[in-house]
Amino acid sequence: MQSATRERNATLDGTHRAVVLLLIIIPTVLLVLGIYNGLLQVLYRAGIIRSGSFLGLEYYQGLTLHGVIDALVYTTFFEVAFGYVVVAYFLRCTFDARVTWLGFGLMLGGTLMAAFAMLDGTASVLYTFYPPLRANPLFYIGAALLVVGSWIPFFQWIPAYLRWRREHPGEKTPMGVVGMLATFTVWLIATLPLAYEVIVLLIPWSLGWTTTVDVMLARTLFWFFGHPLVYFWLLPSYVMYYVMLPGLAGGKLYSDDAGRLVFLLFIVLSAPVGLHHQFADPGISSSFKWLHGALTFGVAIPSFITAFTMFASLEDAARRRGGSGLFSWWAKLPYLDRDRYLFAYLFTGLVLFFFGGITGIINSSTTMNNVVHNTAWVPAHFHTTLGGPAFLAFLGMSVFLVAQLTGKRVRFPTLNLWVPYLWTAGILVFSTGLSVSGLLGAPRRTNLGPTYANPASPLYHPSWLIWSHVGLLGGVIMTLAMVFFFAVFFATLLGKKEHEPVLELPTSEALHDGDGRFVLDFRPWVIAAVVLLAIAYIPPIYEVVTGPTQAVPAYEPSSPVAPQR
Ligand code: HAS
Repeated sequence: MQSATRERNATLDGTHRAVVLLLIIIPTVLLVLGIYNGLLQVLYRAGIIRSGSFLGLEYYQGLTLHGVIDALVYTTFFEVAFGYVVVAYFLRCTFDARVTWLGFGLMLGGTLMAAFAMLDGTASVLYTFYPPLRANPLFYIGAALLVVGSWIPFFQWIPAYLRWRREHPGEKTPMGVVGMLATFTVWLIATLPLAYEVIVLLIPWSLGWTTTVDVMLARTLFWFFGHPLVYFWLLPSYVMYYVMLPGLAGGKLYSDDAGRLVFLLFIVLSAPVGLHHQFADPGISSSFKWLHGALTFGVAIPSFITAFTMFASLEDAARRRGGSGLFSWWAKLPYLDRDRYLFAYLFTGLVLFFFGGITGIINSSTTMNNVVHNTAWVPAHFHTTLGGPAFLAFLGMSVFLVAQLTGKRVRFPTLNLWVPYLWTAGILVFSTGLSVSGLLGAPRRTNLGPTYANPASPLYHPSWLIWSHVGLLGGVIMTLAMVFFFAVFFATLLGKKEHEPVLELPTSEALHDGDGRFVLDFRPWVIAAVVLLAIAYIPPIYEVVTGPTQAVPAYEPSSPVAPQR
């Protein structure tokens, strides 16, 4: 286990410091646009905006910008940056700068291409880009370059890890490195079917080289990618929970082995569950949907282990700080310590994930999924997961790294401390509004403004409106939290340099530090993942390819129904 007393002043070399900063700053600038379009969504849903567009951005164009920037671009850039930091810090290694710049260049070039297509209004296909909605080829090519660019760092980290293993025989790999290697193993598994979908199906179709596209195959490949994607988002926050949170709270990690087991379980269980997004799709037998539904309960287990380990670690910290009693120890945690603002960002993420986890398990039951699928309930779920533990951890760590790597002081420290609490309050209100309206039948991805939220429309649905207004209140609070965040982030970035750049990651000791033999080696877990994937995906993909569904031409608003054959 990494020790709290290890020498901490290791720093990234100049190139990697610059790349890490760019990987954090560029998507944070884009996030301003992503968050603005999030605010517009709640204004449309509550009927405050009653048109099909606002200030030059069409409804679906704005929703695409919101989803792609917040969920795909911001996360991927941040995770590559965090991966470089964690691997370099704990393994004390550096990487070939030319290869690093190549990966960065591909990611940036791809993002700019996709951004151009979205802003141009020729790629309003949402972040799931389901055909037969068709985008400008630049969107798909840009997405492919972003993904390929993000693979390159992983192939730099693997040799560094193997070298470290050779030079440190018998030692446990630092937990953070296990976590980031697991994160990118999940990402590699996830992005292979996506690469097939984009390169073989969508790019030739968008270029006009093929006239039709197999919608069912594309959707199945997308969700083969889409569910491990959510653990790609989650796992860096788990790295922060296991490596940093217990120490920040003033205690120790309850079990080192539990953390390692959790990361390795995600490698096995993240992917063979994607059909739970397709319970309502035709062309796939219910037996495979049931199998994926059952495996989804399996992928919740590492998060249950995390819940237990985090409760135990926080209790240990609180009791060391003088806490006592069955519940009153909760009062002793450093919620309002400005110098430990990372604690606030991480703890509030856990609170939100409590609700995100419960709603996820509801979604994965085939019968209950019928009630919530494609309703406003689903965005409520993913704002308490992606917008909870993942996003909050990334925001907190961005401020932390920008301050350390530029040698600057965090500006507006009190505001910074309140950002996660305000964001959490906003998400709780927003998600309550969307969950209830979803249970009453309000659809997701629908412009309610001119229709269901408009008393002048024959579609007007008054019982949803009060809950859409609750969602609006939550959305406004979330936006306010982000305005505060941007103030802290950019003021810190543009502030005066006060010391030399450093890199000093908070690192917890373990309370129970077993020998963890079964969690020392990645290989058996990767093999188990491949076997399980083959069982879970080869039969349904065969069924989709040979089944009765047929390829269709692109959707056109003027001709929304595919021609009969
Ligand atoms: Fe999900 C849809 C099922 C986790 C993201 N999910 C989505 C979509 C997104 C998303 C983006 O089965 C929408 C996709 C789209 O556009 O269509 N999800 C699950 C399940 C889990 C889960 C079972 N999801 C996530 C995570 C995400 C994420 C993580 C992003 C980061 N999800 C579904 C299903 C659908 C779905 C269906 C399809 C719905 C449909 O019909 O379209 C599990 O991994 C959740 C396990 C989590 C737990 C919680 C453990 C709790 C912890 C906190 C402890 C707190 C402490 C602090 C210690 C078991 C670790 C103290 C707290 C206090 C409150 C005091």
